[in-house]
Amino acid sequence: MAGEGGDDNAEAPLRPTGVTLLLVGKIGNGKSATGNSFLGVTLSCQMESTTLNDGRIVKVIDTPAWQDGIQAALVVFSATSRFSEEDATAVESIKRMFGERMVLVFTHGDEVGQNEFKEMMSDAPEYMKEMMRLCQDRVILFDNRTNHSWIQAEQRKVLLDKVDSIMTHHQEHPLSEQIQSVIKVVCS
Ligand SMILES: Nc1nc2c(ncn2[C@@H]2O[C@H](COP(=O)(O)OP(=O)(O)OP(=O)(O)O)[C@@H](O)[C@H]2O)c(=O)[nH]1
Ligand SMILES: [Mg+2]
Repeated sequence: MAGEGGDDNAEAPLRPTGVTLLLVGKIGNGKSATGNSFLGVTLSCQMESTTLNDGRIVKVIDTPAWQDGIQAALVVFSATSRFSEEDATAVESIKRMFGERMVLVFTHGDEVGQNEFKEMMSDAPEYMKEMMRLCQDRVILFDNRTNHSWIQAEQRKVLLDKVDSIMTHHQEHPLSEQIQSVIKVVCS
């Protein structure tokens, strides 16, 4: 009976109809390229900037609407860049903001092979190791330059599986709520 126990929908899949992801990372690490590889379409820039009369530059980033609910962040690093201590601070705040809802995407998989990548991660500084622990196995090496459609399809699938695993394990706390509470803390 409708409204009585609601078992009409007992078999309905929990899988949502869509997913909203945020791409974050240092300038030039390959955010746009990763978004393009993942979606197969060119991303348009979501940031505009202007110079005020006093010379200050204001940048505005247009994010998805709160009600869309951001499910996960793809944190983009370049596998060709060495880890630096100056990155540690940025990584700390990313960690605070996104918690376990992150996939770490290392671009330039065409230049850095799996073996070299594994070595690099095992020699990583503590802040990065902690980040990896937080993400469990959601760390991937990505090649945005490949022309092989089977490689493109495979890495897209791997990335989507990681996103799905976040959706399965952390359904109860949409990222947008977490970010909102961070904003509240900062503003009050
Ligand atoms: N060889 C190689 N180059 C890559 C890969 N991913 C990105 N690049 C190159 O790295 C450069 C920067 O990539 P973008 O995607 O523009 O980086 P971004 O993070 O969006 O940069 P900003 O928007 O300026 O912060 C470009 O020249 C890309 O072609 C990769 O997997 N392999
Ligand atoms: Mg970009």
